[in-house]
Amino acid sequence: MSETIISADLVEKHNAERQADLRRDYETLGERLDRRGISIDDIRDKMAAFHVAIPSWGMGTGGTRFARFPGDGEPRDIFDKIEDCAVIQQLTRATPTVSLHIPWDKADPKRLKQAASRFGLGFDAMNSNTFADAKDQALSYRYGSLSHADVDTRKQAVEHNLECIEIGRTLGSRALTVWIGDGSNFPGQVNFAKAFERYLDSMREIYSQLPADWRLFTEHKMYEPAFYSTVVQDWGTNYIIAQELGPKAFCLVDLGHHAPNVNIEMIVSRLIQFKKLGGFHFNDSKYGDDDLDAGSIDPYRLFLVFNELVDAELNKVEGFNPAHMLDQSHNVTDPIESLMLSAVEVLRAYGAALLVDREALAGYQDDNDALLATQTLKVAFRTDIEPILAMARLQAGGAIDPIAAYRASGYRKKVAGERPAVASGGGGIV
Ligand SMILES: [Mn+2]
Repeated sequence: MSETIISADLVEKHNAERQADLRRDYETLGERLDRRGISIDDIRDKMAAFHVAIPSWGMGTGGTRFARFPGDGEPRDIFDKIEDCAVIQQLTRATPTVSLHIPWDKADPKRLKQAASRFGLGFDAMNSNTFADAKDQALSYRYGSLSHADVDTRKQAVEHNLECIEIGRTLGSRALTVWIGDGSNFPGQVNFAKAFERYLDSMREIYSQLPADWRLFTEHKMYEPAFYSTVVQDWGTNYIIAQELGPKAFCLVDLGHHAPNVNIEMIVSRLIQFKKLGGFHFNDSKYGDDDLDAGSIDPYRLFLVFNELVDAELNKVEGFNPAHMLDQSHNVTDPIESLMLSAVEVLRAYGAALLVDREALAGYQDDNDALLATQTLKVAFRTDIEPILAMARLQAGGAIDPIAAYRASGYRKKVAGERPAVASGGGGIV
């Protein structure tokens, strides 16, 4: 039995007060779905099996280019972060794994593994960091890392990635995610082709050391921190990388890393079709890489992404196994609350996409009935599946209303007394 941080009695009392209403709501929704030929229990079971990883770097309060306003009781190190992750998992039952960022989370891997398994948590993809200089680092990444003009700097960046793999092996991780900040701020500063060739050479070295059962995820991003050109700027370049490296290399789609209004669901479809979709960093954005809470700005877009994923799942596309991770920065909310709600929002998009009448949709598409085709998606999106989300949580031992249970627990106040404020909890934007 794994330990729980929030008292089990508190969660039980919380659920007891809400259970009768939930059962009625679930039954009513079940009848409505039944009329559409959908079994509510089947949807609930699929949703219960869906998980999304928590980013360790999202546990501290984030910041902007201007300032960071630390929150109360912020985690001081990775061990505090693991405890906060355990709270999220205990109440939502949707987040059994943690994604680590090295060197921010560097610690004895055996101790890390012990700390996580105490709460029944595992580790998701490892994330390397060559977009900032680590303390006491020999060579700077100011002018790039894996694509740097200097061979020794590239070598240092490759070795850092290999170290991340090594740590991950002890932890039971099975993937490495690489995002670099390499690029340029001025036209002419960098030779595009040479920089990309150097990047590919570095990645080939990392790929050659990847364990047989691991996957390598590369993340594209249009701009920032480089503001004129970025070495891995879009999904096209990302697809080329995955093709060049080999069968264990896949593209990772961070929803915030595209130009505004880009049709991300279509990029997702293309990557699925050509078997190079590795996974996601879920978040939301209004203007740029805002790293806002998943589904907070455009929940319909999140649904449309999941519409493609469910389509692939139902069509049993060979090798389709995307990794789901949150990647957010929380500047004005309690990170635990934001991450709980975001995990639920991702799950909601998945559940709603499961409700799409795909046979009817295919028929409308064949008949060029644009209006009813799009309405078919809307019917699924508009269905309030809150009772299914809550029921799946309840049956897995979570809380019917995770935010209410968390606030009632007084957890943040308690840790605020134990954790003095620190300058930086490693909250960042990636
Ligand atoms: Mn990301």
